[in-house]
Amino acid sequence: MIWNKEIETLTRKEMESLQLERLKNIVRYCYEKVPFYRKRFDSIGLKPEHIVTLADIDKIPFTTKDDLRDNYPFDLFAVPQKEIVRLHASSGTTGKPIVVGYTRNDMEMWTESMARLVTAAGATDDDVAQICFGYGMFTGGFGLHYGLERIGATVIPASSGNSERQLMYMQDFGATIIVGTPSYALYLAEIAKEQGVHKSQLKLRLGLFGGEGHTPEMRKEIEERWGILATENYGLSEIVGPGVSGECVEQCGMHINEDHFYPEIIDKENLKPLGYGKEGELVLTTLTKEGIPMLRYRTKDITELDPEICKCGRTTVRMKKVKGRTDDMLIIRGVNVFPSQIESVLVGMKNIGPHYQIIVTKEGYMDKIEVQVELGEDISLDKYSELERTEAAIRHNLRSVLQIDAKVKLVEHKTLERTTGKAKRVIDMRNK
Ligand code: DLL
Repeated sequence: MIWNKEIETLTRKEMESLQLERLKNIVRYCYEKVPFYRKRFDSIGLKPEHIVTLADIDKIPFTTKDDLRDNYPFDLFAVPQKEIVRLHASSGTTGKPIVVGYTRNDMEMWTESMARLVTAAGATDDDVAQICFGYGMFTGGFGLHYGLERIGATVIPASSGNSERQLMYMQDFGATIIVGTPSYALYLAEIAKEQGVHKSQLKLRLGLFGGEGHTPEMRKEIEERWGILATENYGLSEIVGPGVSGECVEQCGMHINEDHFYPEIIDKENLKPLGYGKEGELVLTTLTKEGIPMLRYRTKDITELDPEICKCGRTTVRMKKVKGRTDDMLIIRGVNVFPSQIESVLVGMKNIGPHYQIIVTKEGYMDKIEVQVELGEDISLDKYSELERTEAAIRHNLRSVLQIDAKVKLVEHKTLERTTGKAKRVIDMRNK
């Protein structure tokens, strides 16, 4: 089934003409409503009327996470707070998160976008969907929730964590769909095995996974362990949250809701637009968003676009699996972590020096993060109780900034490797 057949099967020409009309509108809207955009446009002599064709989008400067940070919390909003009905937030590059706001129309657009994607993945009103994404400032829980509810599925808003309870709901409520990060799906499979819960006792048939990538091998493992079809979806808070794109049952790339999110691929080095079939950084423009419209937002995610009509009948452009990022953002159990956030916690804390290293590993299916911090020059490891307090304070501060637990290890002064060039702060051993 196709949720919105009219839109999802438009010819390329029809889609482009809709996109152009919406692009012109949103550019004018941004120019008129957001001083940040007006200033940017004025500084290069760009006027909304200079956008005549879709290719003219190239004239518009990019927007980045730093712009959101510099305009924290609300300066990129295009409407007064009265019209905002929801806030969400995601990791910024330092201590403060980036904040996004939705109007009532934005909520409707988000819900519609998600309804299309979950339908494409095969969800129906007969399904019972257990959502194991966090409900909170993270967009994952609410995004999937509204979309699944819209199509009439029975939603179990289980939220993240408490794996034994998750298994109980799954069994007792007859969940047919599991929604969450792929790493959590595998972790939960381990717990199920430990608890003697076999897939034959469950009704699961479909998985809707996103928030982080997963390899084809991991997908196969998830499918086998749970006896489901595992589909992937993609999104980011700055654009809407989940709802940007998602796979259909053919599992051959993620259909982009291009009538709302205009995709471009740019060269990682010279930032020039690349055509279809070329790998580069995904740049997205929100064509209809009112609360916090984004013009040419650099996602830093690397992928490529495919305009071929899909076997499922949808004509929307598909994006391939995200291959990686152009910045140093780590995704730990679905949570975005920037090394600079960790640094912002360590700076100014007592007893420690400026050197630290972040080590990311996988234990079973779980990402683990350890922060090794060198002690200050005059601090010795014998001051046991004081160091314990320091370690606990770092752990506590990291938890409050990153929203996840990190292991903290204090090491003696001068034990971490020094480099003459750029410091190697992150050792990611997950795919080794
Ligand atoms: O992760 C939104 C989301 C929630 C998408 C649930 C899908 C399902 P943020 O927390 O802002 O939003 O993180 C966005 O996560 O730029 C990617 O780097 C990464 N990401 C999200 N989905 C995928 C995916 C949500 N399917 C950042 N594959 C993005 C790879 C993904 N990376």
